[in-house]
Amino acid sequence: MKRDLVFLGSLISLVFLSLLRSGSPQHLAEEACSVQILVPGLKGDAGEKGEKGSPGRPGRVGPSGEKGDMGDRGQKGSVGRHGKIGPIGSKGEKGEMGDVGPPGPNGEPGIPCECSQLRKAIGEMDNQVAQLTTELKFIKNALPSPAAVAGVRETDNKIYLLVKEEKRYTDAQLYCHGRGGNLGMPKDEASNGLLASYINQAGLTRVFIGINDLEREGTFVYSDRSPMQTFNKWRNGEPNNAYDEEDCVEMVASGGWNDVACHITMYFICEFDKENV
Ligand code: MMA
Ligand code: CA
Repeated sequence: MKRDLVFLGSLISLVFLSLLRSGSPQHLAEEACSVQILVPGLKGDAGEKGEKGSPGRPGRVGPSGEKGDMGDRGQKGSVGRHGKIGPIGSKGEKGEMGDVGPPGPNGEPGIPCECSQLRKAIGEMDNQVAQLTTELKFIKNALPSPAAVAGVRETDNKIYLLVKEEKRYTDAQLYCHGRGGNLGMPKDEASNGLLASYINQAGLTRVFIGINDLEREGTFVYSDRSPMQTFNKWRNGEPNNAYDEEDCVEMVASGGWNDVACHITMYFICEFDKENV
């Protein structure tokens, strides 16, 4: 480094000398000033000795020493806690019988006996059960095959029965009537909705319901001859008496009503009053 500086110094001196010989006097003065600032002076004498420094930081912790000799034996400890309860022992032998105890207090007086009346009532009920059993057996045999009936639906006062036998309207009505009922007659939103879901759950798209205008064209009545009230579920554009021959009514899967010809055949729903069943 020092050698480099000396070399740089001699180089600059050479340039300075060559400028001295060739340049104009004014130009020469400017060049000499700016170049001389960059040249280092000679090394000075050694300074006086400094004061003593402050103490250094403490050194690092040394490695642990060797293990010492064993100490003297300690004092005896106090008594420990109770141990856990042991397993149950085996059963002992049976002891001898004790002495007879004193007699107990008297019982409460009994209620007067009505045995003859009770026996009679029970006998009558027995007869009723026997009769009902016979009737139920008969009804079960008389019912259409299980495939033809898709269960039943109930409201508080009605039972609905979907009959999977294709019949014309009048035959369907006869079928229901012969069993003490009628074709289904939805007279409010709730019963209409129930019949619609019944149809859908059975996978059907249409069934006959108990509504017709057979007696007077354009005047629809329920199959129990009761008049239509304000409630109805006619589909848009229905009833239209298409081909001038639609006097009976089907319910479609949406729950909507459509007048159709009475002579076509389809499945149907019967309804029964619970009080008549
Ligand atoms: C149409 C429509 C009904 C009518 C049936 C008869 C599919 O619906 O005109 O009103 O009852 O046809 O098939
Ligand atoms: Ca129609």
